[in-house]
Amino acid sequence: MPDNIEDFPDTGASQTLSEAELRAHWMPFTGNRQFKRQPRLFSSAEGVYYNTVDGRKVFDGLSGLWTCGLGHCREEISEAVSRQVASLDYSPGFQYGHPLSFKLAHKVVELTPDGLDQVFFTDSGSETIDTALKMARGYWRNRGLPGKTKFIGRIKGYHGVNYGGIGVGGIGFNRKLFGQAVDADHIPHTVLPENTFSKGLPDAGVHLANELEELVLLHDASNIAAVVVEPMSGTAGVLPPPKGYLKRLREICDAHNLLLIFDEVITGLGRMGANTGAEEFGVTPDILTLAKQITNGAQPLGAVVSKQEIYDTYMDQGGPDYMVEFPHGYTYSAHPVACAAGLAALDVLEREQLPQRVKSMSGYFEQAVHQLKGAPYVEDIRNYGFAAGISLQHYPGEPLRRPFELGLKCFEKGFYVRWGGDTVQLAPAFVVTEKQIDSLINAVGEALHELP
Ligand code: PXG
Repeated sequence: MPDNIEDFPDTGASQTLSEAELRAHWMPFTGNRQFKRQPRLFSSAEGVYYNTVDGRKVFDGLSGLWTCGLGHCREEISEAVSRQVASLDYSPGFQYGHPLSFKLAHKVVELTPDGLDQVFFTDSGSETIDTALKMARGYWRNRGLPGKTKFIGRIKGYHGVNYGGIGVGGIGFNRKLFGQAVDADHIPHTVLPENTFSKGLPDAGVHLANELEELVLLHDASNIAAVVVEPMSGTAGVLPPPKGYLKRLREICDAHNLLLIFDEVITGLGRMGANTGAEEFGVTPDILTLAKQITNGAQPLGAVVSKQEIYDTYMDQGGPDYMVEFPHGYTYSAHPVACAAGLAALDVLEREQLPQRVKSMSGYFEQAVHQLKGAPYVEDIRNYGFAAGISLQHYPGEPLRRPFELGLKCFEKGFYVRWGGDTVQLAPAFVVTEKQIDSLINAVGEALHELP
């Protein structure tokens, strides 16, 4: 990689931003030093494409950040947002309300499995998972079991970046700088050598769920609040659950009186070819989290969906009318503009039957992405629904480098793909065509051949 700004291709950023402006923004999960030498700036988007400030069209291979499955700049959503911001721009969420959040909550209940009947709104995935953790601990305290505070997450799990999320999360890189997070232990990840190049759910690995029994023996169920997993790990590189694995986790949670939380920030609302991963994999958690796709990325919004019994336990504490049952919430919880975007987005998702479309095209996507088996450096490919992870051979001591190089190479060719860890992720929009899938896979294949 070149080190001087002059050695990078001109991306047009210099005409758009001054150096002082570029310097002022400390960007999230970004190599800031590299970015500021070689900015990659989008100016607009439509359908499955972004446009860059230097006038290039770039295929969106990750639906934004797993957010924009309906395609970009859907008129239904932008109109709903403009109408809402012009009529009720903000409404206090504490002690007052507005009708849209109740309508959206009802829609979310319809789209999630039976028994998940209460929706608490947040503004992001990270807030959603931290809300779920507090909800779980408070639930046990209200039930007279205040010792149940520990969480069990999973190695390689990603649950956002707040202190709850990094505590239950299992990605060391995201934790090591930040000190003590919530009290959590972790079951093993589900990556097994015998499962490489599995299509869909891997055959081996149900036994790994039994490791939860070991942790229950170690910590005792009387100290454990909840088990938190993504039904399919997304960020760690698309790790679909081994066959039978989630069902086994559910059985162990039931046997030991532990809540099961599914973090469906990525798997929720279409990506798996169903409304939720819970529905697709046939296992219902006690709490399920959503974000990203709920507004198609057009507004920040997250949702914690809980069992009725959890809500009832809070309400059944009784107390005077001025008593707040769950001392938790954000200034922007159930923001009216975000709710308007959510209602419009879920309407499109349902009307165009996009989860069904993902399901019917997922076989095509699967065969296309597995054509990359045998390309240079490709060590494993995993997929489910419209999600795929391609793990690349490490440079000695530098597992992160090759996916970064591949991502930049793809971008040069007009394709945005996501790199993270030793993996490149693909997650096209639900509205993508077969031809567009082919061009994405061809571009990744070509880029792999051109890597040093
Ligand atoms: N839980 C899960 C399962 C996620 O995937 C979060 C929580 C946190 O959401 P917020 O909205 O706070 O970012 C996420 C977010 C990637 C990638 O490259 C994944 C996420 C975010 C950005 C990039 O896979 N997941």
